[in-house]
Amino acid sequence: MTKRALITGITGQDGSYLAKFLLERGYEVYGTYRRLSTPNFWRLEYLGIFDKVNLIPLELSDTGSIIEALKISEPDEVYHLAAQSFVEASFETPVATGDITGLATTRILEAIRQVCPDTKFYNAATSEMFGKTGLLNGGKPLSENDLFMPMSPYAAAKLYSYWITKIYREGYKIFAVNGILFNHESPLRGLEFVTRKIANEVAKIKLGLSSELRLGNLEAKRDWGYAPEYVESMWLMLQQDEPEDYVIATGEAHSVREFAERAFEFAGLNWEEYVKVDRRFMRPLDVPCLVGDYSKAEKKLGWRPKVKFDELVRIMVEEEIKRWSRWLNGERFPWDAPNYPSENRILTRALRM
Ligand code: GDR
Repeated sequence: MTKRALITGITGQDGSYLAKFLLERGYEVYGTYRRLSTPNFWRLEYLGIFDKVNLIPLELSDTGSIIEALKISEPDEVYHLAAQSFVEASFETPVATGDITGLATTRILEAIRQVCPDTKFYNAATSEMFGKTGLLNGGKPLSENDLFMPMSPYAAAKLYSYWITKIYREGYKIFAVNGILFNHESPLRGLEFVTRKIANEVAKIKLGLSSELRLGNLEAKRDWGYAPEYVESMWLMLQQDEPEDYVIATGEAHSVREFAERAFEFAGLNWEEYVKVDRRFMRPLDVPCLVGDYSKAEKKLGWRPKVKFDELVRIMVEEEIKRWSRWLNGERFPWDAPNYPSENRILTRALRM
């Protein structure tokens, strides 16, 4: 029998890669998206799967629309990826982030409990939940057993969603798991996240379309993996006999400074000539260092990262140079960057800090 999957947030980086992965394994894929006046399906088009997925409009604040999505899709597996996922924005909209990134997970679990309790549930938890622990333990890779000390409204909301997933697993015997994924990047990343922001700007500078790159905290260290590999771990977690939580990471930490340095290097440029530190991209609190220990995933899921830091930077910079070159040649293709407003135009509370 064909398996059916429901992905919340199918228009995002992970949602679109996961949809492709599941289609390749013969799944019937349903994906939820937010109805917007300007459609946002470029990633699905870019991966060539826009016509192969079933789309369901959904509001995470509206329990009725969640129940409807479950009834329409009758899923064997639910992958809950939709969220307000930008940490910086969670300082601007802490209440909405609590509702959408946190409470909405309860709405989905409660709907599953009532409508289809045998459905398996994947919750997108995050390394951000570790927060200060990443610093206090001296940069040692973090595992499933380490303490969570969130440092943003986003991380606090995700921690709530992590716990509610465990509570429904233990209290109602729902097959519900948390994937504690460390940062994972790709050419399909949103432009506000630092890796894609750097890769995009490096390409523009290389081609004479821009002259500087403004960044915030250059010293923050993250464990950056390659998103298409990470979505496979989500699926693996739901194929196990027992529902458990897993850390997914590369085991290596690199700073934002190193990412910028390497990205400019790939384009044959010297980063110091172009990077400016701008306070508007600093957060009220920022996790200084996060690196993950994926040994449980390796042992139980047989999962390990293949693409490491250097290759990731190269993939991202090469793709942006290719895109901007095609664009300069008059080609048009599914892509977000030309319509993205310069961050200098956006007024946020960080400007008043
Ligand atoms: P993060 O990703 O907050 O780790 O969360 P992001 O790429 O936004 O920031 C990484 C680090 O870079 C620093 N930084 C900047 N960040 C942005 N966005 N823009 C800048 O100009 C800039 N300059 C420095 C940040 O301060 C931070 O330290 C991501 C998200 O995908 C989450 O949803 C997910 O849960 C975690 O990864 C794992």
